Amino acid sequence: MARRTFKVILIKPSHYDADGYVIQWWRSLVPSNSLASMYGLMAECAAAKTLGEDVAIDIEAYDECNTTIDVRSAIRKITHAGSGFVGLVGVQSNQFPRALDLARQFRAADVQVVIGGFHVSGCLSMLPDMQSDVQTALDLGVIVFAGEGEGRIASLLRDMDAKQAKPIYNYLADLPEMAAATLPILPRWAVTRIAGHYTSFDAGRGCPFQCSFCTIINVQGRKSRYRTPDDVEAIVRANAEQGITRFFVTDDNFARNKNWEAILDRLIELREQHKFNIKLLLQVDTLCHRIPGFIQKAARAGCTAVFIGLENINPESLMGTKKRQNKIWEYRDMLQAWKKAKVMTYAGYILGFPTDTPQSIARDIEIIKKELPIDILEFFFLTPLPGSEDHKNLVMRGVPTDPDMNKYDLEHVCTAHPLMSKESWERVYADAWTQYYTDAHVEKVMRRAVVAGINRTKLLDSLVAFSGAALIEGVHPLQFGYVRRKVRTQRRPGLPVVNPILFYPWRAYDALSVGLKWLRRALRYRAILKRVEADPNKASYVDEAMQPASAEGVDHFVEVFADKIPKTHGAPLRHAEAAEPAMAK
Ligand code: B12
Ligand code: SF4
Repeated sequence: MARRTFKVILIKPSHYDADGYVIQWWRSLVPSNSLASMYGLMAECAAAKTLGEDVAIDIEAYDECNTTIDVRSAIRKITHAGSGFVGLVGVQSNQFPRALDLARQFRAADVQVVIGGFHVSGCLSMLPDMQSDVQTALDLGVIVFAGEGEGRIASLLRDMDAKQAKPIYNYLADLPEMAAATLPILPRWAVTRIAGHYTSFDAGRGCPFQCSFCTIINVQGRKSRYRTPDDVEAIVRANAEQGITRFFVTDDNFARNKNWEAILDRLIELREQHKFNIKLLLQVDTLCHRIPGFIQKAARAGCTAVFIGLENINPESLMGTKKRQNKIWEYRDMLQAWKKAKVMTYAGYILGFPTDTPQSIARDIEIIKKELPIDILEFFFLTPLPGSEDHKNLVMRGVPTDPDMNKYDLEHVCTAHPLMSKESWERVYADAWTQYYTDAHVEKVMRRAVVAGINRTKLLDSLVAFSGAALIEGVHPLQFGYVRRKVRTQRRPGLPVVNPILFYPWRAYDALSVGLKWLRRALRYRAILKRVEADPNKASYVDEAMQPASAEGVDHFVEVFADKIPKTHGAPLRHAEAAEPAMAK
């Protein structure tokens, strides 16, 4: 029988919108894997009675994207227990200001706080000096945790319980093995706050590539580490016991996970022989179709959608950021291969590479619409994220970057562009969403999907959600959810808390006008789908993106960029080159 309780409250902070309200929803769209990882680690310590037989470790976990954090109640619970702490989990750079605002309130009540995640890990890994906001956290008495938690939480808990925690725990130089590492898990009540009851796990960490805008390689390393098929099966079974079988596999690039085949085989076995209704969302690279059997096995294992880091179609931009592995002449084959397997594709596209101009971006988006069979396209600003080589270079050269970390969400301009003013870069971002999600193009995407046999309801929902998130709610789809909440009292410090008499009528009007816009968009897209479905010739629809890429040697759009492709890079020969005599080269 436990004689005392050590209370752990894990919070995954959100961040502020342009009006200073915390971005949160009734249901969020994507689960937080960082929260699942930390919950799993804490639960393991609770089961092992890390703090002694007579101490119960009691854990609560909240994602602020779908839950309003009751700071006073959390303080009461920890104070009442007599010991414990608040863990600010998986804090990215854009969430760091919000995390600090939460931490200030807990520290004012003398509650211990630990902060971990990519911002502190990225800053400590790349910058020679302590970044000022991390120093602010330390000055508040917040404990900073850099590196990964696996294998380190028991000793942290003992230090916290003894109130003898160090200011900084830095495990960046000692990355834990993933084989047999603690499994990420969240209790069912936390997962039901995610639309579609998706949960997550990472089947591996680290990436062998070296894109200069990426933080992952500098935090999780360039050597890939993997979970075993047994561990993945254990994650699936533990979740299935609570009725959850949909997973977002958060590996940045599951196709480079050396255990991909063994893991997919195990998932196929669980689906086909043991009747687990597994659904998977995977992140993959643009060369995955070259791996024999990868796409087919992913589809059999329950993969219904993939996120692909397309990033750009201009080879010059890709070379400039060392994304050499993206070969544009492979894009169409790759996208068609996923279509053939009835898997929806979400592609990320970065705006603001050094040679980009408003005209070149507008041209490239038209090329994509015409020539690449992508379902959902999402746009990002090229952003110098703390932890990336790009950020380090700017800091070391003393180039000004926006000091407000809240803006490092890939939806804001954070540094100067060589060819575009801040305003024109911002306009380019806003226009990109409008340019891609025209009704005519939405119809084209639906027509291609009907021919491919892709789930139409899922496609319709995604088209509405991804276009509406940016164009109606003004937030990126990756931080979107259903039914926006704005809590009057949780406004960014420095901005006034609006009087209730003014706030609630404004909020009612705001919610109603946004709701109507959603309704109009949903009805419009539904009408388009109905029209497509009613077309007697729908099965014979064909356009350029659906034609074989290699029919005439190279895609039409590859010709546009042919001069930019390095000769050493394995691109197919162009007609003109092929005709040249060998001596002339
Ligand atoms: C899945 C994912 C998402 C998911 C879920 C978020 C999540 N955190 O789970 C979604 C789609 C929502 C998402 C969104 C965004 N993401 Co994201 N995402 C990822 C991804 C691919 C995996 C995250 C993950 O699960 N990692 C594994 C976990 C276990 O690692 P971890 O968070 O670092 O946690 C470990 C340690 O840090 C430590 N730790 C963490 N917290 C704590 C707390 C305590 C108390 C302790 C002791 C230890 C500790 O222990 C943990 C276990 O080892 C990462 C890249 C990556 N490889 O990590 C990018 C990444 C985190 N995302 C990033 C970005 C920029 C975003 C977005 C802003 C942009 C965007 N539009 O994509 C949005 C933000 C919106 C939002 N509200 O979150 C950047 C962050 C970089 C930075 N410096 O901030 C990353 C690193 C990718 C990149 N481009 O470089 N993302
Ligand atoms: S952006 Fe993706 S492919 Fe490039 S280094 Fe990062 S994780 Fe790897």
